[in-house]
Amino acid sequence: MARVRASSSSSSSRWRYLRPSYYLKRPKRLALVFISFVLLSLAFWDRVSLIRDHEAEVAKLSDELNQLKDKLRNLEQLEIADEVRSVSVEKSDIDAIDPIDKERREKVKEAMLHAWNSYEKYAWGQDELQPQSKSGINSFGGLGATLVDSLDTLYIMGLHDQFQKAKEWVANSLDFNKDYEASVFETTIRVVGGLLSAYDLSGDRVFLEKAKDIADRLLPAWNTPSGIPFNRINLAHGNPHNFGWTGGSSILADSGTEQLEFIALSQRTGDPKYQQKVENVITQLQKTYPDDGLLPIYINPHSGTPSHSTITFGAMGDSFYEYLLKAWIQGNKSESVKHYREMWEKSMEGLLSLVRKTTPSSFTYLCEKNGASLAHKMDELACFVPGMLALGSFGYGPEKAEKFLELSKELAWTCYNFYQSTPTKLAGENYFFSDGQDMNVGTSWNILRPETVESLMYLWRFTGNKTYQDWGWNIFQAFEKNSRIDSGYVGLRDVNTGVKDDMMQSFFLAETLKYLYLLFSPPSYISFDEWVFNTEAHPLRIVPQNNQTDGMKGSDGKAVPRPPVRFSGRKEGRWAQ
Ligand code: DMJ
Repeated sequence: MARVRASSSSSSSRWRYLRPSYYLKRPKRLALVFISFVLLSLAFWDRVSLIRDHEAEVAKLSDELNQLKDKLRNLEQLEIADEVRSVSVEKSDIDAIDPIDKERREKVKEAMLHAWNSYEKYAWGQDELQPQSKSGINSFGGLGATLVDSLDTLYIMGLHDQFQKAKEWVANSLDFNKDYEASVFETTIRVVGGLLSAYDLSGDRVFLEKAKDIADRLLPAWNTPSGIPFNRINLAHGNPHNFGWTGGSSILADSGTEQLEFIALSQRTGDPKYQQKVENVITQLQKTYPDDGLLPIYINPHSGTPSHSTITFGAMGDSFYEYLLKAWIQGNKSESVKHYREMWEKSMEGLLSLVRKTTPSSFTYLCEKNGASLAHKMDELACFVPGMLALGSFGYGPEKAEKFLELSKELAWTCYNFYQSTPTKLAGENYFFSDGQDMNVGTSWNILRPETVESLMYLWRFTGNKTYQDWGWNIFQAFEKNSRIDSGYVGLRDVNTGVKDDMMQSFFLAETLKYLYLLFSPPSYISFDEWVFNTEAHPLRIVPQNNQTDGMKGSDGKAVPRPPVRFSGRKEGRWAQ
């Protein structure tokens, strides 16, 4: 009993420190406890605020790091722009050597200014100018298509005030939130391509932000069972689908001409999602790629398989083949992009099977094909092929390179004659070939298309033969004579009569005038070693990769000779006129 009491009294003495009465009787201890409490609290709060300060400091540092990264990226881009500017200084030296080139280039620049000023005056911020009506029209949903398509042309031609004003518009007024069923293809090649090119040239991040905004709106178009995209999408609400007139099919060119822009966007934003979508398209097509590499123009977006339809290097097929080659070039011709080159080479074997010659003048042309039957018809649109062949020929060994370069020259001659054979010296939209008659215009309009001058620019650069410059100059003069009016440039309803239409297509400023300007510039200006042109003539900087191959390499990985750029006399060459 005594033990129980003793233990209970010892435990109650242990708890006495918790009773306030204990301290009230002992003021010194109370003071001691109070001081200890204050000191401990201070130490605790000090630690907490230290951690808070530390976290704030870390956040600040990481902000600064991000800003520095941005600046570094901008600096790299500015270096790019500086390089471009320094090329233009070198260029002026070369101008001094060839006054004809200089004079021609100035004339083309003046034409660009005329087109641009007319657009600025009558259609500013709208998609395209109708020069006869002196009004704008929103043919692409109101995305400022002509303005965006022209940015890099203005920059390349050194029209910096105009470029600055256009940039302000992009920064302050370009709005993609439009309830509009946009073509994924047209929006990509003109708007995404135009913005990315302006970014690569100027280093201004506003262009990259805008490119990302519009690409994000297009991206759901690739959410199909096969990954082959739908070709239309509402920019504000999504809801991708195909054009009604294709019977639900996706179009080959519309579905396979986004690789350059979306890969470039992933490279520049560090976000792989754009690249993944467009690369998957090629992976899908590769699974059933035919031996001759020729795909019909309609593909089922659900199964990913081609439907029975026309095979062509003209409308609806064209730029699919162009991008196989250019994606390989954009990827530094490295192992990871080898399949693009392999597919392209297959397609070029197929292309050879479509080559025929006219009688009596032996013009080389490309047929179209439907099942087993050939149509002896060629679109002016297919006149990008000579340029593509010249560009791609140097990935082959010497024999094949020679063969394809020769074919490129022959086709360019035919395309030039599409122009020369009409009373206005401007080409019709397509041509038919029949025995004994060489070529006849089919659809006879001309809408200021660029493909032939594009190819002439490539051939001038790869052969150094000034004859191609002369051909381009003749075409330019025909545009000046027939298409120029006080309020811009118009197409022709009929190249035989010269009757004018009322539309200045945005690609006239993006492509036709740019390629003409480069045709009279040295090949080092926006050189093929550093830039790859999208199908709307927007140059995209080739980003070097770690696994980059050094110099030109063939699909077999072996080094191939660099393009032999030879500068020859003005009238030299097989086709000197
Ligand atoms: C341009 O929009 C592009 O070059 C496209 O690939 C084909 N058609 C026009 C110009 O003719």
